[in-house]
Amino acid sequence: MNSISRRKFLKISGFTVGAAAAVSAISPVIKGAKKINKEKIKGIQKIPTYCDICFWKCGAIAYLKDGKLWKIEGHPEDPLSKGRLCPRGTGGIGAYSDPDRLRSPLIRTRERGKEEWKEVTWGEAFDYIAEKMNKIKAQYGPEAVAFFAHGIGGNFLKHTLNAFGTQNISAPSFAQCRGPRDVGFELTFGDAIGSPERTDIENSKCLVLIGSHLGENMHNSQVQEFATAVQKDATIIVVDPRFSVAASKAKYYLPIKPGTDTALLLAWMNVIVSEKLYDVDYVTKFGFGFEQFAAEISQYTPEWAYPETGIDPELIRTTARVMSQHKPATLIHPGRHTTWYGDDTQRSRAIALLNALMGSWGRKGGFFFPTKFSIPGYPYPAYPEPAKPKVDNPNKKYPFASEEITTGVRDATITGKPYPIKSWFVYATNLMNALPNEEETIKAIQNLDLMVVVDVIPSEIAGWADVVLPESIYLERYDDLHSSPFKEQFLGIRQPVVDSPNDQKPNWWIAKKLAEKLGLGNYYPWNDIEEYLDFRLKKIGMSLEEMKKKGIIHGNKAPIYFEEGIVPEFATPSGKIEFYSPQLAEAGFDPVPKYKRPEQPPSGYFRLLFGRAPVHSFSRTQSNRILMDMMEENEIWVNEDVANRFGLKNAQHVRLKNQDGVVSNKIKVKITERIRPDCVYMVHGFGHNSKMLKGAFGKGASDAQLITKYKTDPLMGGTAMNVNFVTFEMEA
Ligand SMILES: Nc1nc2c(c(=O)[nH]1)N[C@H]1C(S)=C(S)[C@@H](COP(=O)(O)OP(=O)(O)OC[C@H]3O[C@@H](n4cnc5c(=O)[nH]c(N)nc54)[C@H](O)[C@@H]3O)O[C@H]1N2
Ligand SMILES: Nc1nc2c(c(=O)[nH]1)N[C@H]1C(S)=C(S)[C@@H](COP(=O)(O)OP(=O)(O)OC[C@H]3O[C@@H](n4cnc5c(=O)[nH]c(N)nc54)[C@H](O)[C@@H]3O)O[C@H]1N2
Ligand code: SF4
Ligand SMILES: [Mo]
Repeated sequence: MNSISRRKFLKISGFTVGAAAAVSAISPVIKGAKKINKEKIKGIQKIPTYCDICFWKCGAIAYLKDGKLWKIEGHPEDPLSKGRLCPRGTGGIGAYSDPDRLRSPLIRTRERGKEEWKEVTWGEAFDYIAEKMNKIKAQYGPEAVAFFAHGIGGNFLKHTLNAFGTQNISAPSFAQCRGPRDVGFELTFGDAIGSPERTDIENSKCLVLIGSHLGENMHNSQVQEFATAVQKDATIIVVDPRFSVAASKAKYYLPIKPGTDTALLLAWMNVIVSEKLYDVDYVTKFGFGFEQFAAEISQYTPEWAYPETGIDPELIRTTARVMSQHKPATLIHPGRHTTWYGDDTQRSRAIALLNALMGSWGRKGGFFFPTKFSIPGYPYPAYPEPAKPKVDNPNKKYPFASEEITTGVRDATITGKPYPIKSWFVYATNLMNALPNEEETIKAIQNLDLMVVVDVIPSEIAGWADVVLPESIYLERYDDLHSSPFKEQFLGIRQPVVDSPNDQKPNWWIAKKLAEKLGLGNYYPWNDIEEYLDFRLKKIGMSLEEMKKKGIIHGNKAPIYFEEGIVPEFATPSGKIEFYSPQLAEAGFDPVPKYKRPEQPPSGYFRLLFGRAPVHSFSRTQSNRILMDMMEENEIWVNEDVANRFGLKNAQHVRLKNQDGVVSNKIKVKITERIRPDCVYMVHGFGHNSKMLKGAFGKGASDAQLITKYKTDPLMGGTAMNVNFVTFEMEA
């Protein structure tokens, strides 16, 4: 199994290169290249930029051959990519030639959701939007306009909407993704994990992956560091109900019963504490409430955990001891997509505490202290004082939420409470696929007076908009400067490589023009983004001209571990690592994590799990023809015994029906031993039902449509989605 998976993994990377090369030969002539005028330039041109096929923002170099887009590679000076893009980034040029792209602004001509439009000019679109926004502002106040945005491209629109007077700005990266993890770590260490993760995977000697399917989850630096750790013979422990690509590299694979990870974590800690295998010095110096914690977990023996998790008590003991042998370079990966079962902040806290026992926070091979290139912002006028608090978390219903909750904004839009939301502005987030329970999203949209979607393709959420604004793709535009908190300080620039083929415009232009139309032109004292970028770069002794050539510059060297001089400080109320959390106790939550048994599937049903494929990003790349060539549809992974019981054949198409009677598109069956019999698995992002998305329409099934049920994390409002059950519908 090991070698098969490894070969498959290699095949994927090999494939990418071939496919990208093949496409370069047929890449279309760049129309409207007036502005950049690269067509005239013969030979090869290299233009540095950064990738946007996902939010990792890898530094890249785009190549033009005789003025035509040829290929894109990693920028060797970039610490995130180290000169190598992931398969999605390599296939990113397919976003340019995607025949399904939006071409001009659209205004809806029939009722919402009917996907019937007329093409309009940008001027007409802005007139329409500004008139409605001003009307909403007069009647309900500016905060009745909510902004949803994912990624750096949203920065300028955020500025316009802040200037307009709303603070109701949210992204699915919190309540649908990493929120519980970040809150769990903040409660424990006083600091979040953040993005890119502060995990020192390459130096870890023992790496524990709970879910976290690195290798399928392709966040570039993480995957490269994982490969380095494997090469350096780090001990890999993988906990997953599915034998993932990462599991194929593991010394210990624990096929856990879904939803029971907290039981395993408690049992691991029980062994480590009772056998005194933890970093005693570290815990004594930096720990708070260790005695109470130790007393609490003394009940959770491996024998107690066995019937819950299905993991042999001896295997629990062995793996706990192995972890301890490598401490402090033992990294229990905190995960990223952690909105699983509803008690996710507490599970993340258990992961944080296990790391605390290993002494890995602040240590080499554990969690580093990120450093960030610092560059002054642009001196804009102050935003108007908000008249009302944010809408998403009234009365701190979710007391530990540290960012805005998308689904809280959705709730307010449905109920009109604490106050009405009358407009959604949506930038680069396909809310129909990102938020659980499509019906609630539609219900909210039906209450709006204005919905604007800025996208590059006719996504499902664009299908519900009143106005659709077509954006230039990342290879056609400037964006804001980018500096991520990471192991070293760096600053990157995105710049246009080619012109947009039709009437698409970059986000900065859209944001500025809209502001001007709204009478907020004073918030844009610069004429165009080149002036803005040059102004900021001059503040650090650089210029736009120079930056465009380099693409990436580096900052000062800074310490990132306690060993290198970082002072161990913890921004918790006690100033220490909180093994016992008084603030949780005060708020009525468990001060030490407890295990809650998840609801089980009814007989004949299976828990629906989902994840990533190496060649696609969420629901945004399925119409990219290069990536589509590598994976055109998703499959449903079904355990062999289950398949036999249901008489399923490999590669046959079935439909899935969930506990609420929702039936999916047809999906291909993949019969495998690599998954437990109590769950099934599919890759997220397929099963598109937007008619204008011709290339991807109807291919594979959508997990999002089957996720009608979700459980909300009471600590921070995250929406857990691994709580849906499906069965098979045969007559496909
Ligand atoms: N190629 C690609 N890479 C991506 C992305 C992408 O779209 N495409 N998206 C990026 C983003 S934003 C994120 S958040 C990450 C998401 O990637 P991860 O953070 O790795 O997401 P997970 O939900 O942990 O991964 C799903 C895995 O968890 C397992 N799993 C499901 N339920 C359980 C359970 O109860 N217990 C345990 N132990 N395991 C379980 C599944 O079998 C599957 O292998 O990926 C990032 N990387
Ligand atoms: N069912 C289900 N729901 C999930 C997840 C899951 O696995 N399953 N994963 C969760 C996670 S971890 C996350 S982080 C979120 C991700 O949620 P989203 O960020 O909403 O991810 P996408 O569905 O890819 O939507 C991105 C949208 O941006 C558009 N887009 C792409 N490039 C550009 C651009 O340059 N400009 C503009 N204006 N638009 C662009 C795409 O066409 C697409 O419509 O979803 C969460 N929700
Ligand atoms: S991880 Fe891949 S898709 Fe994401 S920015 Fe990097 S190269 Fe692009
Ligand atoms: Mo995510």
